[in-house]
Amino acid sequence: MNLYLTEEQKMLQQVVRKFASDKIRPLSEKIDAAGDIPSSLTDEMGGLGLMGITIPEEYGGGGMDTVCYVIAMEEIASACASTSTIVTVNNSLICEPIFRYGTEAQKKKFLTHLAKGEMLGCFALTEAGAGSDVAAIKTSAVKEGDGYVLNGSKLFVSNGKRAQVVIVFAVTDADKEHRGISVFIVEKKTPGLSIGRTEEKLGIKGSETVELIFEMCRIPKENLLGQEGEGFKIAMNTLDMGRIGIAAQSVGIAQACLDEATQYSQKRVQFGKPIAQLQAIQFMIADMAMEIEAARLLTYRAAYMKDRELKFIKESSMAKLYASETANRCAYKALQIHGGYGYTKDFHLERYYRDARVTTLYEGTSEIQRLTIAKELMKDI
Ligand code: COS
Repeated sequence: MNLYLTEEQKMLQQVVRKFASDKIRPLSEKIDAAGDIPSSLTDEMGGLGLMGITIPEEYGGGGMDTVCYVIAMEEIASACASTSTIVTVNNSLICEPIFRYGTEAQKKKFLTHLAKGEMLGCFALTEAGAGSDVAAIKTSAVKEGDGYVLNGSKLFVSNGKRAQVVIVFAVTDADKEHRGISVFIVEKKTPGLSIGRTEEKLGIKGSETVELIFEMCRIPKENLLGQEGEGFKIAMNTLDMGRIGIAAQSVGIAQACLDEATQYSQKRVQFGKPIAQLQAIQFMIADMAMEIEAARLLTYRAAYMKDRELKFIKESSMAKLYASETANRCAYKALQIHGGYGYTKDFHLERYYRDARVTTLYEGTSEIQRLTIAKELMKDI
């Protein structure tokens, strides 16, 4: 794949690969077991420009392109999927919409700190009754005096505990259905905003997933992001970029599975020879490698198109769908190659297997990606 990268992209890949190998991978099992990522790690990633990779330097970001973002995500995810979740949420779901839709004052106040990793953000869209069906959200934002009053609760908010800034979607005009949704930047310390239950999850345990509750939470009108009624559009455009991040995360997890399986199969001796010499194992490894390359190419293509300001809705959904399902297939095969050992905590495989699972769910299930691809294809015809 290096063939297609610019010098800047290759350099970034080397830097992040080394950082991931020296600083993240050694902590990965501890992060999973403790359910927490040390803030020193996010501080260091901020210092490397990894918390706002595509954000211009004048706003505290890395000033790089989306392909660089994908490269960095893949390297971080192959070391620790939980850590890559914090990175993708902060980059795609927080910095990107503030950069794209924010006022200069909002960029100065929030983006300059978020892009450096001095502040972390979380994205509060999903509700108990509104997962895939975004237009069904019930959280309300009512105009009052010089601002809005928010009421409602949000579920499955990644990084919701540690974040200082929340991007929250709420209904400002119920009659207008999806065109009556708006989005707000809310500081976590705002009275009326509290953290509810923390989910007990199968994987990505280092990135906490919480409920956020808004009860008469008053925010100034300056915290409206974009225009009133633009929330659904902002959510969709933000998720288009987010899906490229999840695709890259999936490629990273899949690559880690392949690397572990390849190494293990060369060491593990059965029937008098390393199992790598058995065709049954070779076929699994060959399929994994081929699918990872295909997933990576789809992911790079979506990033490349975004960088050229081409329409990339279908391409980001294709990348996310194929890469996330590849990560799950690779985790399955790599664990199979490890046999019973793969099912124990003596190897990283069981963590990869658990971490891979969420990639076909969050930022749009595989079914939503298929729906989006089909809808876009119909438009093209
Ligand atoms: N990118 C940009 N625009 C999009 C879009 C996308 N991926 N998907 C839909 N839109 C636009 C449509 O073009 C349409 O625009 P107009 O209002 O100008 O006509 C508008 O959004 C409404 O689209 P649609 O009628 O298809 O809306 P639906 O409510 O039927 O459903 C889906 C849209 C299901 C695709 C959307 O709700 C979705 O992506 N759901 C998954 C949400 C998700 O990823 N949740 C995870 C949360 S973060 S962990």
